[in-house]
Amino acid sequence: MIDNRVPVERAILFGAPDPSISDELVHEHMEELRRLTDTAGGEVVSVVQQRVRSPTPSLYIGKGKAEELASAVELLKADLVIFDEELSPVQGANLEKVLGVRVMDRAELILDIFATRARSKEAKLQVELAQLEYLLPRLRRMWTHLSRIRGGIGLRGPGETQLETDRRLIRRRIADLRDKLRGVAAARATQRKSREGRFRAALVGYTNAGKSSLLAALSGADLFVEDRLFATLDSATRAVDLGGGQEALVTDTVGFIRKLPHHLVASFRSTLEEARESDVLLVVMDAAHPDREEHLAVVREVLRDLDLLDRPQALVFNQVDRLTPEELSALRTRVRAFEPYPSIFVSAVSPGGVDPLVSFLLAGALSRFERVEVEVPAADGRTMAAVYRDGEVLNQISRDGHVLLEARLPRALLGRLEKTEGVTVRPAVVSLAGVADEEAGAGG
Ligand SMILES: Nc1nc2c(ncn2[C@@H]2O[C@H](COP(=O)(O)OP(=O)(O)OP(=O)(O)O)[C@@H](O)[C@H]2O)c(=O)[nH]1
Ligand SMILES: [Mg+2]
Repeated sequence: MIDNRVPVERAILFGAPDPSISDELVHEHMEELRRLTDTAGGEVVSVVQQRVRSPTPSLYIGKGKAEELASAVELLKADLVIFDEELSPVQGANLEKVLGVRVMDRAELILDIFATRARSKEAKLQVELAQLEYLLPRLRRMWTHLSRIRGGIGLRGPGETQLETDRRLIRRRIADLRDKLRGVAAARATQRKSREGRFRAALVGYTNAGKSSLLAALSGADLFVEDRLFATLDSATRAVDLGGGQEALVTDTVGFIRKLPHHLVASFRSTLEEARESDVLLVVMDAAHPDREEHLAVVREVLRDLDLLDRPQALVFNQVDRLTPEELSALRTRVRAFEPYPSIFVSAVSPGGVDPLVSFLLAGALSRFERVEVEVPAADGRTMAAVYRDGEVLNQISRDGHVLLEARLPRALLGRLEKTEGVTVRPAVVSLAGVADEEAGAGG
């Protein structure tokens, strides 16, 4: 049999952290880069590090270190060097000249993973847009790769005219993608409108924290869960039964990571609109991860980029099954002392492990309701239907061509009812229970 699998690319990982970052953190960052490389299908043949206080504009690292790295590339027959730090287009191009192999930074690696994992039409458009925006300032370098792959042309690279033509084409494609995405975003907005009036929560957080697992545990739905980075790229919304006739709509979203390319954040904006319109953001963390605190800081940074930081939040510490009772109680104490947000401790895999989250959602769903008395013209079937659909009707009586309802209604609906002609809303003071209903023929 012919083995026609693409040969695995052999990668050297290079970390050039600032001297102020602790050794443990540097170690974790490189472990994460290793996992990213693995997710992208590469094989790590070596991990090299050097503390760099001030990166040089030409190579990021010093010339001597670059030459050392070039020898390692040759010795280990590496195809690729992946930098944990962000490289400017110039640094990338110069490093490739010195090293003689392809050089990527973390951002490009993440883009690559997103590109191979995107499934839905929207995710694909978003990733392509982010990739082209990343590519544009690096076009000359990418052209050099292409010439090498094609052979023949050698390393001359394209002429200026060719580059200009390509830049124009890419810009046109970018405009086209933006247009298409606007269309998808509009469709999404319509879909969200139909969910108005229902209690909504969005799971956001670091990649691999267990967001999809939590939604699966809450809703019983079958969602893609994997012990890999970026298992989920598309938002998915599921109804969660909270008991007592209450329900929440919970949305699973794409995971975040440190140094998430900002092009990606920008193009995933509309996917994350779902989070903007939800009643609460559930910020999910892997409670057992050694880098938990940094993960939370990164998540907050991305939320700030997305203007989501001011949304109501709750901290969801997942995977507590992996903590000892002592660790868990220390964590609770710490969180209570330092975090102003409500915190919830859960496990997506233990029986009853998500009960605290269900209680939290139930309290949230109930708190949005207000007990009111609504008077609706009997002919206004539309308003009646809305009240029954979104609220909980406790009593109903009919009189003088009007229907008097005692109900618990979500505030969003109340706002709309107050603006509807012929409809009156009053706070419910006395219960209507026992009041005669003329239609039922009991009074009069
Ligand atoms: N022990 C334990 N493992 C969990 C728990 N929740 C999730 N996991 C595991 O953690 C890994 C990641 O879970 P996912 O649900 O895919 O995580 P995610 O946050 O959706 O990740 P992305 O979609 O990549 O952002 C999987 O291997 C899960 O089985 C938990 O409460 N306890
Ligand atoms: Mg997921």
